[in-house]
Amino acid sequence: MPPIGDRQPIFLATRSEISTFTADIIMAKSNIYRFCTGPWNWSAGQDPYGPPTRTEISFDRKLTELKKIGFEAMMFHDDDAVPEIDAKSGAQVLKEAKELKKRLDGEGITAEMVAPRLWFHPNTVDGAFTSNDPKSRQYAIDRSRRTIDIANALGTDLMVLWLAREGTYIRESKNGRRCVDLLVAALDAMLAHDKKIRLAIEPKPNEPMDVAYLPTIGHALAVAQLTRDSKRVGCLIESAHAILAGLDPADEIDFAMAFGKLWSLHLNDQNGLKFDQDKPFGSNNLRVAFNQVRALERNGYGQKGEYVCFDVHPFRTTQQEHWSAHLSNSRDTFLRLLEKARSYPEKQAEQLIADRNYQDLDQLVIEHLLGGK
Ligand code: XLS
Ligand code: MG
Repeated sequence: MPPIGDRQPIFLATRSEISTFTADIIMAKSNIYRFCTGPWNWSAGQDPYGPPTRTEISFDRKLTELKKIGFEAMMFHDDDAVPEIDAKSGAQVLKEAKELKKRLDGEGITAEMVAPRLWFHPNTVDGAFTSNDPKSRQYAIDRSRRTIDIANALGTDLMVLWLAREGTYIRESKNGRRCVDLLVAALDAMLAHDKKIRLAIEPKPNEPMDVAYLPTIGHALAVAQLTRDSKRVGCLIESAHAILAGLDPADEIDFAMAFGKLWSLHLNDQNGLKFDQDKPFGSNNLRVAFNQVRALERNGYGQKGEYVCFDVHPFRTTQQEHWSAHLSNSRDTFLRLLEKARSYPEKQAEQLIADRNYQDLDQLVIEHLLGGK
């Protein structure tokens, strides 16, 4: 790891690259959205205060369900792809990942990304890449390298990093500056492991930590610039995580896409600053959801193969027979809001903006969402 002060930011996305990208967006006519979710999104109802309320669904059932509900891809934690990964040799992990790829091909399902689950193992009690224990830090890097190998076997070049335990409960227990350097060193090790892998950082401001080191997209993209190949470090926005940071997810989408760095997306919903709720998309605030869809539309999301993933969970009260409703409902809401985004009265809105009549603009949006008078 280089000493503090030794690292220079490398700005690889030049202004002309960004404006070419912007021109692409303006040219974009009609985006095609493809949908994705993860096996963990069919959770069984457990929360910190109570046990599961439904029986677990087998992986095979989840896999065959996807197409039926209009989804084309699945996202994976490393141990969703290869269970009990820590107990297996590298060769065994690869063998099982290749077997999974065959099953996915058989179902016509794409693997969207793989993410290392760096928050369960005893080695990650005090953080993963930023643990105070060097052996634990090494464990996190080694496990991430394995995750990259799994991604390759599954045919995706995208690894997602939700940095769950990279933060503090006790401010004085960690040196924040050193932790930034440790995070960059870990990202560099992953980039060096595979010349093609792209890393998408999924920021979240809190939970399980009190305060996370990379709470927002701005933090994620700033850290990307410190790495050995910033072009291969981007981000994933989760609606609920942006809301937990007190931000509007639509602004986070516009910001990330201004850099050409929004490589994946976890749409869901969240009622304010409390525990992470992972509600169905649009469940809490339709207008905030509408603005996310508008932001995706105006930026041409999906045109480079990006998927719309729903990181949503069934309510604890959901009954077994409604086991996929949170996913199909999220997709339906997205598609309904897409119609609303495409039929939004742009001309009328532009005139109201030109007249600085934001009062009527506000009502125009409300009337449009209500279906018009
Ligand atoms: C948790 C994360 C989830 C996955 C990715 O909040 O939203 O995206 O765990 O690792
Ligand atoms: Mg997520």
